[in-house]
Amino acid sequence: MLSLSFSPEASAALAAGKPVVALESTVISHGLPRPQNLQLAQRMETVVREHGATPATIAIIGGQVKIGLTDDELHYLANADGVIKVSRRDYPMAVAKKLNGATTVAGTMIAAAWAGIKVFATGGIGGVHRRDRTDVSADLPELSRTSVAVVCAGAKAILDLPATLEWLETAGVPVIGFSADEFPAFYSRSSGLRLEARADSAAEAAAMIRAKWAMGLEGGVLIANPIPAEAALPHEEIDGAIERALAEADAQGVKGKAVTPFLLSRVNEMSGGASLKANLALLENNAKAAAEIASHL
Ligand code: PSU
Ligand code: MN
Repeated sequence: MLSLSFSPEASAALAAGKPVVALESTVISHGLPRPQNLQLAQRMETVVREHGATPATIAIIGGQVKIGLTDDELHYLANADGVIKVSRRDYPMAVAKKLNGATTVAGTMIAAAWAGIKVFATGGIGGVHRRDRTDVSADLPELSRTSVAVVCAGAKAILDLPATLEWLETAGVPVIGFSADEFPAFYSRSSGLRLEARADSAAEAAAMIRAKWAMGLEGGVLIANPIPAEAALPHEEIDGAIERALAEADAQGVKGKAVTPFLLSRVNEMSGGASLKANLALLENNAKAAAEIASHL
């Protein structure tokens, strides 16, 4: 039997039917350097609370699936070595071997659904990779099957965005621009890729999410929330770094689930921290939008 371990805060909010926002942990363990990873994780929780919802950061500690982490657990996760990255396929190993695991977007959606949490805030989802189009993140099929709304700033800039959007269309995942007509490009507000659906408020986004599930259409909804203008980076500034990071990954034979953490850390290094700053800003912005949407659901 699956047993979930709830933080006191998440448990109380869920029991009372209050809005709860799930937060992922791969960004903490594999997406950001220390000590910004812990600061960011705490900041996202604070932003969720400031906007009227309860945060539940999801991770696996000693094989236990945690719905909400205490401050000690958050510290531990942010600084522990050997935390594995957990997507759908990795749960059995993490749980049976009692490992520590950081959940990806897919992994977090799965646990959020188990816990009855409907809204989840992240930075960028995984998708179809640029060089190797057979490298498709498990985040995409998860969005097609698991009924959780995911607030993101688009797919990671290191990905093939048109191919990622095509994949989502085929899989029937609504992609809703949050006060936006285009699919955002993570570090930048626009990608040139137009979206069909737009919501201009949290209430409007919540209405579309509710409509989907009320019709019995299972699966996720992607809320695409562009990075705040003051934090956005121009394409030219970041694209060179991304191209160089991709070439390095190829040259070093980086494969499988190591690809994304490798690219993110190289882009952070090459941009001299500019991409890290943008990443933190968009994550906070998504935590706020998710809290507002959760309050309307
Ligand atoms: N985007 C970021 N930072 C991250 C990730 C995405 O800016 O750390 C993580 C998310 O957890 C996402 C995962 O689910 O990378 C995708 O990894 P992969 O491409 O191996 O599926
Ligand atoms: Mn991959």
